[in-house]
Amino acid sequence: MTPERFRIAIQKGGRLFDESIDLLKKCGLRFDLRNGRLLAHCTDRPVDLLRVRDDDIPGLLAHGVVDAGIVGRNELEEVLLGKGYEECPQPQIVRELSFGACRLSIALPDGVKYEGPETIQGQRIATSYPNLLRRFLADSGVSFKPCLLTGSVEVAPRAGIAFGICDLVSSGATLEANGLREVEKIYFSTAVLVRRGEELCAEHEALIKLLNTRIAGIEAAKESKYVMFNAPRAKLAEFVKLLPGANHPTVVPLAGSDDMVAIHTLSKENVVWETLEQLKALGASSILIVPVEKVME
Ligand code: PRT
Ligand code: ZN
Repeated sequence: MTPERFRIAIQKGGRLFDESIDLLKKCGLRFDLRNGRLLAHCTDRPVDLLRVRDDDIPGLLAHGVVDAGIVGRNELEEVLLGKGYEECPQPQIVRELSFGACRLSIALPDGVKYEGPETIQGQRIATSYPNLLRRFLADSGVSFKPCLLTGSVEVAPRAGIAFGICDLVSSGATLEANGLREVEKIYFSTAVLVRRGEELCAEHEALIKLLNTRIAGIEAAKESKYVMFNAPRAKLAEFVKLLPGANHPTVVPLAGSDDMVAIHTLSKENVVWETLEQLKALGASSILIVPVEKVME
């Protein structure tokens, strides 16, 4: 029997769309996204892409409508902590991704003194994340009155409808612009690759594994650089010490020179200008730092 098509849910717009698509493309999946429809078929595999609001992704996973998804960990946990999901097979995080980083924080108007969670005891807090906030406050026995907003949360205190807010923060500029001060960071999040809780058929399990391995290769490549330069053979050991993760470089003789060699190596970390300057000071020349697209070890 041929397995059903594998369905992956991603955010249809918003902050995670571009990087989710980019990641899946780098994993080798080809989609025709031109028509903007809810469902996009993969052109070379039995895989479909479902483009939805991020709020819907956890539920689609919990109810087994999709097999995998890319969503903020904050959204995943918030929805699954809500009523009605206790009985569902819990979706599992397969891998944290290197985009969508943010934190969920409590923020109060400038000038309001914060003396720990008890400061918001019984107060009205504007948030889209009441469950994560409730869980955070449970330890200190503090309760709050939720003012549920799905947008413009940061204007609620100034509008006089909430004492403070609990919202996502990345640079902090939105808080600052609205006269708010971050007083407690309660949750750190990135985008995550998630699979549904139930066991999948062998083909779909294999696909999750394949995506996970390929993403690992893509993420490793982001940090890696291929480094090439010419250098005096006698100082090989000193050069290796300067390059992170370059234990076994390729050393190639240079035509017409007995003491100079070409050194090629994969550096597992980004190579900063200071390292280049140190290589140069040690006698290296023609130094090239080349980005790496994929890594498989
Ligand atoms: O339409 P849909 O429901 O799909 O999208 P959405 O509007 O609910 O979500 P979206 O696209 O804004 O965010 C999707 C996910 O991106 C979030 O669930 C987080 O996992 C992640 N993310 C990362 C962020 C931010 N950074 C972020 N800064 N989501 C929202 N923000 C907002 C925040 O709410 C606040 O309004 O940006 C503002 C703060 O940013 P700074 O830089 O000023 O601090
Ligand atoms: Zn949303």
